[in-house]
This record gives sequence, C-alpha cells and structure tokens, in this order.
Amino acid sequence: MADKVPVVGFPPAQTNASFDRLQNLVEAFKKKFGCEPEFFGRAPGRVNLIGEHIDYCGYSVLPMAIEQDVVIAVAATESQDILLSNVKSDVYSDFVFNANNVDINNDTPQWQNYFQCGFLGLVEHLKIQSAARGMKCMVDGTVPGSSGLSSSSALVCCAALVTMHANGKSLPKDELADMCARCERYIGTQGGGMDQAISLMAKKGTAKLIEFNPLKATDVYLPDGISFVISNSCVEMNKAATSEFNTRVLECRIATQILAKKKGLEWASFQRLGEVQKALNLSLPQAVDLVSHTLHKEPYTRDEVCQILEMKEEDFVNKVLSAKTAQVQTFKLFQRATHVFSEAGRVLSFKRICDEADSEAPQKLGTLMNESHRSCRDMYECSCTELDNLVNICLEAGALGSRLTGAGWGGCAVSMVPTKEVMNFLVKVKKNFYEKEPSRAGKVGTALFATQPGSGALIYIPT
Ligand code: ADP
Ligand code: NG1
Ligand code: MG
Repeated sequence: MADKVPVVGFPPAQTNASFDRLQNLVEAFKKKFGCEPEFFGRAPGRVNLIGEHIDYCGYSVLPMAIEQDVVIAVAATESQDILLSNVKSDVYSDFVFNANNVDINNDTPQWQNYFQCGFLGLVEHLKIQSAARGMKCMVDGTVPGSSGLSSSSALVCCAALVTMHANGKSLPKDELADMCARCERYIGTQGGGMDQAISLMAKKGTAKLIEFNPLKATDVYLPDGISFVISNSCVEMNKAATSEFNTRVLECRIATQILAKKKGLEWASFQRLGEVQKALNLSLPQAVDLVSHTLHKEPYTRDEVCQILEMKEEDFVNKVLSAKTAQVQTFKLFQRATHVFSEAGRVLSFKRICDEADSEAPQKLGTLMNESHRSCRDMYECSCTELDNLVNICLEAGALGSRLTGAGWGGCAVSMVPTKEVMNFLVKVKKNFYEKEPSRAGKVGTALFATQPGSGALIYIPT
C-alpha cells in the first residue's frame, strides 16, 4: 500500500516568494470569512516529459511535478455548505454549494465545477456525502490555466485532499489518485490518470514512470547536466469546453475495436489499445506493424465504421458517440493508433536510457522528445502553429529535444537543455518567440522558466 499524503507544519520552510504568497492567502481568507484557516491543502501541476495521449489507452507515462500548484486554505464548519472563494476574484467568482446537492456543469464548465469533482469524488468514495462537513475555502493557484501543465487536476486533487482532511479521513496516495482520475471525468473529459497520479505521488528530485492498472509510480532519475525548460505558447486550450480531447479518446476506442475484430477477438469488450496489444501478445513495434497492415490511412467514415463493427448507425450515435463527439463524421484510426503504440515505446526507451545513464543519454533522450513532438503534430494532430513555431525556436536556441506537453492544441512546450546553456537558451527564446509578438512580450515572466522535479501533494497545519 502506498504512503498517505504527508501532513506538515505551517509555515513551511520555503523560499520568501512562496512564504509571502501563503501569507497573502491567509490574509485573503481572514478578510473573506472573518476567521483563521485551520489547515491548507497543496497539490502541484506537472510537466509530462514524454508519453502524450497514451495514459487513457492504458500505457505508462513519464511526468514530473512542477513547483506551481494549487493551495486551498480551509476552515471546516458544522453546516453542510461549501463556500468557495478565489484569490483571483476578478476571474473566478465566489460560489456556494451544499454537500447534498452537487451539480457539475459539463457543458460550459466553470472553475467551481473542478472543485466539485474532487469534493464529490471523495464523499462518494468514502460514502459520507450525507454527513460531509461544510467548509470555507480560499483557493490560490499558480499553475497557468488551460496550458497543458494540469491546473485542472491540481485543483481537483487539492479539493479532494481538503475534503478528506476536513472530514477526519486519510487515504493512501494511490487510492486517492485513482479516485481523482475517475472524478475529474465528471467535468466531461475522458482522460487517463497521469495528472492526478503525479500530483499526489510525486517526489522532489525525481521524475516518475507512472503505470496504470494497478497504479504504480517508479522513480526516474534524469541524467546529470541537463535541465528542463517550460515555455508557454500563450494559446489557451480548455479541454472540457471543447471536443478535441474526447474525439481523440473516441478514435482510439474505435481503432481498438476494429483491430480486435479484425484479429478475431471478442472485440466489444475491448476499450483500450493497450488491451489489444496484450491480448495478441505483441511487442510495441509489432503493434505499430499491425496497424500499418490492418488500418488504412484515409479517414474512416461513420458508415465504414458501422459496417466493420456490424452496427446500426443509430446504435453508433447513441452508444458510441457522446454529447461532445456527436458532430464527428470521420475518424483517423491509422494515425491515432500509430501514435499511441509508437509513443508507448518511446516512454519505455526514455526510462531505459535514464536508467543506463551513459554519456550519450542526453542526445538519445532529446531524439525521443523530438520524435514524440513530430508524432503528436503529424499523427495525433494535437499541436498548433504557435506551438510548432515555439518548438522550432527552442531547438534553434540550443535544446537537445523539445516537444509539446500535456493535451496540446496550445499550451506549453518542454525542452531539454544542457544546464550550462540554460541562461543563453532563455535569452534566445525570449527574443525569438516572446518579443516577436506584443501580446506575448508582457507574459514572458511567467511563461518561460526552468523547472526541476518537484514534490507532491500535502496538507499544512499551522503550528
Ligand atoms: P490544464 O491543461 O491547465 O489542466 P484544463 O483546460 O484541463 O487545463 O483546465 C483549466 C481550467 O481549470 C480553468 O478553465 C479553470 O476552470 C480551472 N482552474 C485552473 N486553475 C485555476 C485556479 N487557480 N483557480 C480556479 N480555477 C482554476
Ligand atoms: P491536460 O493537458 O493537463 O488537461 C490531459 C489529460 C491527461 C493526458 C494528457 C495528454 C485529464 C485530466 N488530463 O492533460 O490524462 O491524457 O491530456 O497526455 O484528462
Ligand atoms: Mg487539465
């Protein structure tokens, strides 16, 4: 069984900047609610080094936590009302809901709905909804929103964590992570479990190989002499408000079922590409090969999918499509499945290269990151012009590897840079990407930064 989420004294031993931030949060809490907070929850965002859009196909991924996080100051109450307020009150309005009446709007998701995902997931999991305590909560997040660094899961995990603590409960990190992965889907995205797992299970100083079913997080030590730099393309992409993310999940599921059927398996029970590979006992390169022999490159039409799966169009619309994917007419099954199997292989290679730690490791890791970006861009089509431009600028500025991170269609790139070159790299990217566009120039302070593997979620109690 995994460890429980640590409970540590407050104020934490941290830099002046983060101490000031927590003091500001306390002041905002006192001003809003007229009392002192009793405790704080903290959950970080993450950067995924490699393994994009494969967690929901059952494959391992390789993220690390970042310093940017969501912190929630809390006082528990005896009513069953949850009062939510946000330090950024100009963007995120106050909200109140009752523990027994949690209505999550997944058509046009609002910030409070992510908190409600974590709250509801936790009280349902522990079967305490009708007895759940009320809370006064002040939220402060520093993870840039809708940018692929997982601000959404930091908020969901932190909400689950404070709800757990306010109700006097304590769960192992892996159980909490599985639960948070399930309940974030209440927002309407059908994601995997990477973001919640790393937010809750991260350890300072190491990236993690995250495996699923069962959930497992293994330390991955990165080679000496390299650093990771995050750069935000400044294109926001809200996954729950758009259909792209769920369309990719759907394409992977249809590819799974067609591959399974063509290979004579009981196809209807197959949901993930990883299950087909396992059932056929194939290596990942063999799975890539299977795709190239079994699926065609032209997009599949609805008619063709229905014909292959011997399904009526009406059943396809009602049982396979969802509100967010109802409009999708064609499915790029060859491209999506090729990306997933090849990306799953790159994750394993990345881990192996880190473990072997020979002198060529940085170059080899850089090559894998570049291949990953090309596959995301060309096969999975989850990049965008600005992000491709940014990745190219990062490579020209001296990165050994650079790729989009997170769901994509905007958001951030992660670049691997020799540590001694980082300052030089930052100057070049600032000049060639941020200063080229007036709307970006003012954002460079928070959009471009070097990062290190950070620590995972915790609870602070004032001492
Ligand atoms: P990401 O890639 O950052 O996870 P998502 O589109 O999945 O992006 O989620 C972004 C949403 O999460 C925002 O639109 C907002 O509703 C919520 N969110 C993120 N950070 C905060 C915050 N500090 N306070 C309130 N809500 C937040
Ligand atoms: P972001 O970009 O943080 O919303 C999403 C999914 C992940 C994973 C990545 C792509 C959620 C909560 N997160 O991350 O599970 O699929 O995209 O690798 O659904
Ligand atoms: Mg998200």
